[in-house]
Amino acid sequence: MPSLQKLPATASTDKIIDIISRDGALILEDVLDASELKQFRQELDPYMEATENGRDKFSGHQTTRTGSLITRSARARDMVMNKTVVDAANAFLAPYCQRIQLHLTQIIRLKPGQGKQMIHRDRWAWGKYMQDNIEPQFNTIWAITDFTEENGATQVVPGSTAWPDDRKAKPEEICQATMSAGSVLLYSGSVFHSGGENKSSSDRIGANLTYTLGWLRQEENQYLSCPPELVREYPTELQDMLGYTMGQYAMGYYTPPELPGKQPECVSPAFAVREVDSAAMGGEDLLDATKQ
Ligand SMILES: O=C(O)CCC(=O)C(=O)O
Ligand SMILES: [Fe+2]
Repeated sequence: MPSLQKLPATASTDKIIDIISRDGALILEDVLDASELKQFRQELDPYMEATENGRDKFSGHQTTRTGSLITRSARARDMVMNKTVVDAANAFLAPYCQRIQLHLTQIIRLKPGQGKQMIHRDRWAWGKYMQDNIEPQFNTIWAITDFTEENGATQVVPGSTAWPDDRKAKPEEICQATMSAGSVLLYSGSVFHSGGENKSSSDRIGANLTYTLGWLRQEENQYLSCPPELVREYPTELQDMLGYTMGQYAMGYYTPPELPGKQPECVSPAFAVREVDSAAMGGEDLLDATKQ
């Protein structure tokens, strides 16, 4: 049976990229400690408990999906900016963009009785428009409870990133991302995977935090989930990760809709959340994109 490689929380970017490039996924062990897990639960359980089950088979009729984790949880903000993860996401996506951004934040709770999800690639979110030679996504699922075979640990098909879209995984090609609470599954947007079946009597809870290219549309709309008035107090790096910066030269600017002369025209979205040195859109260094 295939299995996923496990690395320590401090693994080097090179090692992570080597394994993800080959297998499409790996597990980082023990990234969160017990008190950090507790904080996550305290901040987010009220939202999770109030979330209704999914309304279709893919979302899961016995599954809850709870978003906007950035504005709802200081612990989630910290997890999104975890250095090992962000360094790996940057390295993995660097060939396809000048800047990465947050794609979605979602607690996925599989309740007892939830069946297996359809095996899929997350890159299918962009449909047939996503070119094969682009790797658009770097993903994480943080185990908030233990992930076991019995409770529906994520199913992964190691080595499937270059398969044709219509190839069906055989049972012996599929493994499960079993890991203890606090560990993190890292996986490419191109690897075949799915939620497992929860045959246990308790919830399987994971936090899906994913990253994409700075010039693509985000799956969870971060400007609406995290409006400027809430984002102003966050560190600059997190503001940038949410998309409050230019995605490329000219990508993402806006014009504050104030009275004539009150505001500059054509500013970076950073202008909405912090003092920026110049009202200009962004550095001309970003224009290098036109030469690529
Ligand atoms: O819950 C899981 O383990 C994976 C879910 C998933 O892959 C998805 O909803 O796209
Ligand atoms: Fe998925």
